[in-house]
Amino acid sequence: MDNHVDLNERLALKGVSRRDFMKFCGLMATVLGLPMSFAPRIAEAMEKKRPTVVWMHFAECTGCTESFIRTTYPWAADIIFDVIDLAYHETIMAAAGDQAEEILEKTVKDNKGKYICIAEGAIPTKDNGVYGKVHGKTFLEIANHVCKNAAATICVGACACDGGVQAAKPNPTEAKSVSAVTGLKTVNIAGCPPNANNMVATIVHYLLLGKLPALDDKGRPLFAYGYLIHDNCPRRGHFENQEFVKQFGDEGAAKGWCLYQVGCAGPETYNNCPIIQWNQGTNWPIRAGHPCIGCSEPKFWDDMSPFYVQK
Ligand code: FSX
Ligand code: SF4
Ligand code: F3S
Repeated sequence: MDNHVDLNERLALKGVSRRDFMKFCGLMATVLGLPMSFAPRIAEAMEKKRPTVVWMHFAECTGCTESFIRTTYPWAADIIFDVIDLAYHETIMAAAGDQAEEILEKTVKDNKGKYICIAEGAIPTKDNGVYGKVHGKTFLEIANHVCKNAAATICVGACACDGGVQAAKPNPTEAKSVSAVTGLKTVNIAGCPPNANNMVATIVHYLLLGKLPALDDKGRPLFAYGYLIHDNCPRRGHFENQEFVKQFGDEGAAKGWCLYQVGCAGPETYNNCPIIQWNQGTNWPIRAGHPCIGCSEPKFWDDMSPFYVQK
């Protein structure tokens, strides 16, 4: 059976119709900043290739995985897990213990230099990395083995990208980013957590064009992090008119005024939240009345805090 029939059949079993799949491909074209006419080419690319992927958990809260697998429409996770060959993912795999470890080892050995590693979480480095272990090995050892033998490493979330909350002051475990520990140039899907559509679109880009997307100087894909929140914010007119929320629940808040004076980091934060939004495109922090806390900027826990005060 060719993969074309295969993918459609597998998706149908999950209740994803061809029409829904094409809708998903259209959404991916939008996220990637491509014309809608690319949707059929995206569909074709997804039907043909099945790259092997291992998804590693280091020091983190699993919010990135949750952000990814809890999408309900248009079934981003369902679709992508059928398009890639996900060999290892501790949260969702059936195998456990020695069996899981064997799968990981075999995948790395058999696909050396060819598989994609998705890394979630920071790497504690103090005392030779003893503060984070799986199956008797430190995250430090695992990252140096699994990430270094991959064709590419995609970091999902602030923790993997720059250390995240683990690396916030006083950083008791001396946690670092995957790139700092391994010396690799990683693709950084920043955010705490990142938007699932940005994670999926990075993989789709790889399938469509055979290469990873163009990155900014922080390793973030430009298609998602090439925009300043402040420049696309629907409250921007209120900023220009100096109409500010002074405290949560006040009259300005009821009128949807600008959140700058209650700590909004939108003027310093690059992300596409106002464009693609969250929760199936229904809402995002600022629209819901909460200031942006700068979660896609490196070291935001230290540099953007205290939150809720004017920067
Ligand atoms: Fe970090 Fe991911 Fe923040 Fe959590 O696992 S990016 S703590 S939301 O989710 O790594
Ligand atoms: Fe800028 Fe934030 Fe005000 Fe929006 S709410 S205009 S991002 S400061
Ligand atoms: Fe994060 Fe700000 Fe978007 S807090 S989710 S970058 S609005």
